[in-house]
Amino acid sequence: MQVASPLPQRQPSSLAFPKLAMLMEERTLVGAHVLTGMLALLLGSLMGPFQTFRRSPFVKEAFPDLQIPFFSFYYQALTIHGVMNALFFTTFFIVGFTYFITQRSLERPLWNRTLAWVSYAMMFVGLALVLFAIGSGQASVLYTFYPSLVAHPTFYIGLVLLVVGSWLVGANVFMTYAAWRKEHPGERVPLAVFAAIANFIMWIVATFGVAVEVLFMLLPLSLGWLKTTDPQMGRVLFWFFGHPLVYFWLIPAYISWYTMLPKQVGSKLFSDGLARVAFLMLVIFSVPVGVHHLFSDPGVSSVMKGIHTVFTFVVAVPSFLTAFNIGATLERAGRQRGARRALDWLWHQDFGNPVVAAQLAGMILFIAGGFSGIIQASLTLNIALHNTSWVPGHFHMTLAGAVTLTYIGIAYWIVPLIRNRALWSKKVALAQIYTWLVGMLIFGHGMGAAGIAGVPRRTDLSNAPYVNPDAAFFLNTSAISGVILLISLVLLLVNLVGTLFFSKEPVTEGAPVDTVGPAGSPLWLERWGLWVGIILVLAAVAWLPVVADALGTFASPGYTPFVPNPLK
Ligand code: HEM
Ligand SMILES: [Cu+2]
Repeated sequence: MQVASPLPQRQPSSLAFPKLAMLMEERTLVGAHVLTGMLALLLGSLMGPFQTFRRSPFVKEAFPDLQIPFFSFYYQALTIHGVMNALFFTTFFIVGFTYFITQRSLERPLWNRTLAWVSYAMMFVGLALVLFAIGSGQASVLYTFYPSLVAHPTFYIGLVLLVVGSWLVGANVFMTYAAWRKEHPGERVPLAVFAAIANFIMWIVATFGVAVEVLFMLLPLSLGWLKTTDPQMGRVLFWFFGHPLVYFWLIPAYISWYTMLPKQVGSKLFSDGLARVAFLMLVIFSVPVGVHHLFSDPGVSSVMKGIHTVFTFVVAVPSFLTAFNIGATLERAGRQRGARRALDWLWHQDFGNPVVAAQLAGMILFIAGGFSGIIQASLTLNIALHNTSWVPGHFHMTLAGAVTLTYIGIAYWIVPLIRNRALWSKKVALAQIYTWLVGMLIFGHGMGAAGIAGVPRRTDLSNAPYVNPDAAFFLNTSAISGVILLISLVLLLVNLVGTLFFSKEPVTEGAPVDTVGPAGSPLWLERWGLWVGIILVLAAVAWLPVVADALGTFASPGYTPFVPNPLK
């Protein structure tokens, strides 16, 4: 255990940030990322309710000709939904949020602002290319773009731009931290930045897999340079990236829960050190677990499936640490609000404050989503649930629930700061949050129960000749949740437009950001070289055998969806 050394004299900050507003340069950069992310969310999510309608036996009977607006094909709409929500909304929002906390917590501008705009431009062009490819019907390959499906080259080029742009973001954040560290030897970096750095380290390691897949397999296939592809290898490389991807989404939500929520509820984080350990565990153990997405794949050995199962349960531990740490923090807040008996603090929370309510609602969904995740992480249960609607049931409570609601909660304070106007309507925000919570609970339950009854995911059930009658009720409740969620989306849009264009009130709440880390927190946790080394070793041990097994097993021609002939 390292003894905390006395802090050196703190350097005066190189940049003075106004508490209730943003500097112009912050406003444009953070604003561009956050608002592009929110637009992607609104566009992608708009498809969701119509997917639930297309999958409901009741709606099929009542409105046999119902179509998804603007899209001619279920898989085209589902690709927009998955790609916009899971890849573009998340990445843009995370980058904007990361820039904000890095600059604010370290009280200095980014290392290189031009680079930040270059990476934004790359990601934005990526977004436009991908939208073009899907919108023109040439990339209905879903957000996992598994070979042997082949999309138009612009789809893959767009993805490459998104990923390479995000690497530049990571470099910019690391360099900003390095410059700060040089001027602040011996000081603990604030927890939010600690977690953001850990997140981008993991992201850069993880995206290596998908970069290899896109650059060496899919893009050349789509350009006609390669004649065949290997579907198993594609899935292996995708899921090397795919599981850490979910932690890339979750960590910013945890940053909000750990470092902002305590301030927003007038409490103090129970343990900063425990939080740092949880973040490190998340980034270390998220790479060697991706095979849990390949449990039903024939090309992966059962030994590797077993090893990844064990690590999957290990990576659940930091989420339990989080539940404990945040729970204790919220208990403090509840007691301050007058809670007396053992569990009273649970309802003595600030449910009327949208910023807090969004996060609490996200946590409620995360409890259900987390447990459904542990269930499907077991090899035997996974085989029963794989490719059923149980799986989207699970990740709409985690990704579309906990993560998205927390990001929306962040948007409810960060968009006002960007615009320098108060949130347009707190009431509308509360209505949006609670409709989202109720909608996602009904959706998650309906999709989960239908999945247990064997209903497949990724299927336009309105075209299916047979649907298990036991599942009809749950598919119909999912459609009801689709209506509730559509209302919630409209409320979100109204409030964002209202805040940007019609709000007249001044901002009253500052950014909930810490500029110092607690002196007692162990400094060795910031040995980034060590963590990178461990991540790389674990990644090699967990994945090289899987890659070796997959090498040279298949050679399939590429297929474009709706053209059931080999490409060449
Ligand atoms: C707003 C309400 C939403 C509704 C009603 C909804 C509905 C659905 C439905 C029914 C599916 C499954 C379709 C199928 O398997 O055939 C689905 C898939 C999916 N959703 Fe949502 N969703 C919503 C919001 C979101 C959000 C906010 C996110 C992420 C931020 C998200 C991410 C995804 C992803 C990644 C898939 C998987 C797509 C695939 O299988 O390729 N959804 N959604
Ligand atoms: Cu996973």
